[in-house]
Amino acid sequence: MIKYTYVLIIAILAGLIIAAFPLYSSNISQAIFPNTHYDSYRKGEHIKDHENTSINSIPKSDLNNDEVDAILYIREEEKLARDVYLTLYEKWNLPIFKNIASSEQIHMDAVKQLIDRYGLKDSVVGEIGKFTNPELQELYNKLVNKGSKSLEEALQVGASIEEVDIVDIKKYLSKVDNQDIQFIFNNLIKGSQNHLRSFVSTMKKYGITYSPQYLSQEEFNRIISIHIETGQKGASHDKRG
Ligand SMILES: [Mn+2]
Repeated sequence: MIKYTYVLIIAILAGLIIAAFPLYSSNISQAIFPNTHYDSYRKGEHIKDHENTSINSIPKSDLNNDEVDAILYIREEEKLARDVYLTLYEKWNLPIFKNIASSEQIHMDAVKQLIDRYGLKDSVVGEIGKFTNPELQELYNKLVNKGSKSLEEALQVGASIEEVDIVDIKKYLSKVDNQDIQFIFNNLIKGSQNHLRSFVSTMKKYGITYSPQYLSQEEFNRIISIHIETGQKGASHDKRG
């Protein structure tokens, strides 16, 4: 009889543990990443954000020098974001860095389409943390240095990279008239705005209030107040779907 009671208790306990585990683990990720990029990443939404980045249906047109500069610079700037996040992920092991790094890879690939389409020489080298543009090399070194001091500084570095991306892409967009470049760059801005919100909401959870470093307070507030943005799907004139 005692033996039966033991078996019964063990069975009940085992059942409770098994039943509670998925709840427990999902609560942990919720607690660590509430409403952040991580959740959308898990649901595959961050792939959806970017799945319609094909420029095949947009006609090519002549490239001017500003447009060449824009493509080569932004391609490497997306690499800077990716490489800083990969490096800070190694340092702090916080998934937001890994998840956003994978999104930056998608941004790099999107710009690579333009490089291939116009037969440009790629500005990107394979090695992580190495850059062709000396200004981006210096910026990378500075940001990794800062972000390695504390997790708080690492998250601030993340938010400031996204701010700089938004400012730079908009600056280049003003000199661009090719529709394919405009299409890619506008999607990159949406991605950066999503990332900025993720970093800011993660900092908030740690009790850090982030103030914009490069964007105006008004523009920053506008970005923070909007919900997740998906990539523009207007590239296709094909309505078969
Ligand atoms: Mn990006």
